[in-house]
Amino acid sequence: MSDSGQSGGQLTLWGGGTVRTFRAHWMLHELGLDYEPRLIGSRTGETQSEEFRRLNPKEKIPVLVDDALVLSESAAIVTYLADRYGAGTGLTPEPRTDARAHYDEWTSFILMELDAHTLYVMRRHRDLADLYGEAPAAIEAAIAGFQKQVAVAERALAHRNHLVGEQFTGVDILLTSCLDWAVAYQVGIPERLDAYRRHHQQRPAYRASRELNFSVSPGA
Ligand SMILES: N[C@@H](CCC(=O)N[C@@H](CS)C(=O)NCC(=O)O)C(=O)O
Repeated sequence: MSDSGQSGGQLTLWGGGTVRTFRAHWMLHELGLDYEPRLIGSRTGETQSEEFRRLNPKEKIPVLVDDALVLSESAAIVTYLADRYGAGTGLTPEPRTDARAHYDEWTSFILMELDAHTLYVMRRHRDLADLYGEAPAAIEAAIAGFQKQVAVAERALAHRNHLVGEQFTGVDILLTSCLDWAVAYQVGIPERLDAYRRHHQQRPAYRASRELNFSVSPGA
């Protein structure tokens, strides 16, 4: 049973130890949902087991299983959970509204410009250089790209603590997780965004889900 009073299916979240898995655990905690965490790690071989490959042939975490529904992609999971179980919580704006259009816009922006194009490039060519090769110029460009794009969020958050509407939503989970990632990588973030990040770090769901998610390490 969720806080929103809707009965849920049998929920399982696969994956732990990474920023992407953290986002999904965080939303599950925001919603107060009962679920089974299967904390398999990346690059441990656990994403290549037969059982897991049947769920996600991409061999990537996180994956949510909700009865017959199997869903990968951290942002899709965050949004699905709030849409499906968060009636009345405002954790996602209503579909077919301007607020929802902006929510989707921020989701795409954060995943592309702050995650895939920049922070993940740093991960590939620094932590995972054995696999993807050393590329100092790519890292330098990724840091500059991150700082340029994150300034857009800084402007949007100049006088507020929420990206969309007047309350915390799934895109604040996505942005806070990327800011945490940048800080962990010693990439400077604007003071305003550091204050925003620290504000959301006070949420009980942030703390509980972080402890659970990072109780396993990300793997090599
Ligand atoms: N776009 C995906 C990316 C998922 C992803 O790349 N996950 C990594 C860990 S952060 C993974 O599972 N790697 C598998 C492995 O290396 O074993 C999302 O946001 O969920």
